[in-house]
Amino acid sequence: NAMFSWQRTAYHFQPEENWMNDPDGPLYHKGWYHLFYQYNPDSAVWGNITWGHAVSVDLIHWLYLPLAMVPDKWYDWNGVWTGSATVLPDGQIVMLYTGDTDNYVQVQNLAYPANLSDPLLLDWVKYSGNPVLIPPTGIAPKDFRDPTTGWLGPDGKWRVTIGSKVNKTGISLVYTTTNFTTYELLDHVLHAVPGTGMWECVDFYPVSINGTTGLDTSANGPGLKYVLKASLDDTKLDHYALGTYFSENDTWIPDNPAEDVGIGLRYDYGRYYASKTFYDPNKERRILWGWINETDTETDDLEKGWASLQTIPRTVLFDNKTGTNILQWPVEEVESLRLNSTDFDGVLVEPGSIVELDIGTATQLDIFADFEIESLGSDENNETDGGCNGGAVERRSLGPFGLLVIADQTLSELTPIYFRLANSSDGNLKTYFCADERRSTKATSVFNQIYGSEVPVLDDEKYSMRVLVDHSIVESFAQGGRTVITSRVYPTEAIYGATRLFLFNNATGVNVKATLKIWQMNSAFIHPFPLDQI
Ligand code: DQQ
Repeated sequence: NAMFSWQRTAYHFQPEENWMNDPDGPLYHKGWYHLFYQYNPDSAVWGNITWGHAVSVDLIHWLYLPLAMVPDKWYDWNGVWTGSATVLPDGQIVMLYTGDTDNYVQVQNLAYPANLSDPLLLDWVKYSGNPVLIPPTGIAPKDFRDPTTGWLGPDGKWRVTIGSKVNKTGISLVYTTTNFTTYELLDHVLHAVPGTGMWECVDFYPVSINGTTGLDTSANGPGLKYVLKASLDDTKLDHYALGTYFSENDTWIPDNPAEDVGIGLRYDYGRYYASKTFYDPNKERRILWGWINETDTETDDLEKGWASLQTIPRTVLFDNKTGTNILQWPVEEVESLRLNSTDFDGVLVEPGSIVELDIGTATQLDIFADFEIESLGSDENNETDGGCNGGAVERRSLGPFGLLVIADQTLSELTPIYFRLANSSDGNLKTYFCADERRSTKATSVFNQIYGSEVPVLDDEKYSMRVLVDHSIVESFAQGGRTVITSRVYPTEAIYGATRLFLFNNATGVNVKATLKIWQMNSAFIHPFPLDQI
């Protein structure tokens, strides 16, 4: 379908056609990264949910495989919903997923590869004793879904946590098991947060406080913190918090109660949901996948014949400089797509000005930009701290300044990715990292908004961002990945060779000096696996 064909991305994972949502059961097996995903094989809107399947050797180039699981049993008749993989110490792979039954009850099912020696894991067997878990007493039949990867406790039993809610309190139930077929529900939850509603796609994993590698989900001992993430059904936002896990009683306590799950930090302040991590033993790292959902209409999606993408996979580490957040960073393999680069050194951007970065076509880019500000001393009025709310056009003393991506020459379409500094009530400077999508398209049926949040900037640091541009996706990382924003935009003019890149400074009281390195990016190879040739 040629309709909106310029909105297809060149190096983000998306199916050839139709609807995709959550990433499922990511794992590494015999040299291949496996990605499964919620997929409607028949239409570009949600429904008839199966598990699509693709493999990659580098997390960037992908080969589509046949559907891994389809709704063909009473216990998943209305959908093979989200699930997670657990790789056991002996190499066995356990897949737990939610089935929406013929009666619309959410149950947990077990599946496993028919043939572990197949690197492609083409065939999946659903366990004959399914379902292995039904909603426990006190849990509504439609509030019980998305089992996590298992982790091994000190007693030699595996734990799995499953999101739910009781009234408006989001909770994470914990089950123990030795065989993944029979389970015991613990009498207390891993964690509960009032007011947060249904927790979907819970994720729970350790991060190393001082290490530079990721950790297996079952790692334990000193020097660890644990990330608890919930995808909040009420708001469709992924929230996380860092905390301490007490394995003796399977509870988790947030480091900062004011930033508890569902209250404080988010993985991504843009268009992003239903994320999931896995441990990559190949490169000793924890990798995060996330679903980029659409902001156009279902009618548009049906017309264009597809909907949704996955982010570039990101490594996750604890930020031991701030101690308060994780760091997300695109996997290093994305750098293999880099072509020629252009450097700009100390480009002066005066208040109220726009400077074009002459790199030619700007549809597929990897941009590193550092900004330094120099006070003009003339304007001390920084007024109130409105965060990102004013967008890229509301001028204050110390911002906004940054990049205009996916822009056309006349600036009839543009997406500003920028910093905005503000004096906070305690007298310190606060920095916000924002994306303003309100002028990203001339299309009127699209929902565009301003995204963003605060980002910690330490004393000796410049304001720095990395931005991956890919036709209709912009993934923006501030200060090494402390704050991340994914934008889904729908340009109609800023497409293909007409796309340009600019710097802007809408601050009134500072000059900005920008130093950049910008790579043109190659397209990734994302095609069906030539199974008939093997
Ligand atoms: N998507 C799945 C559910 C999950 C939701 C169904 C989150 O398992 O809770 O497609 O996007």
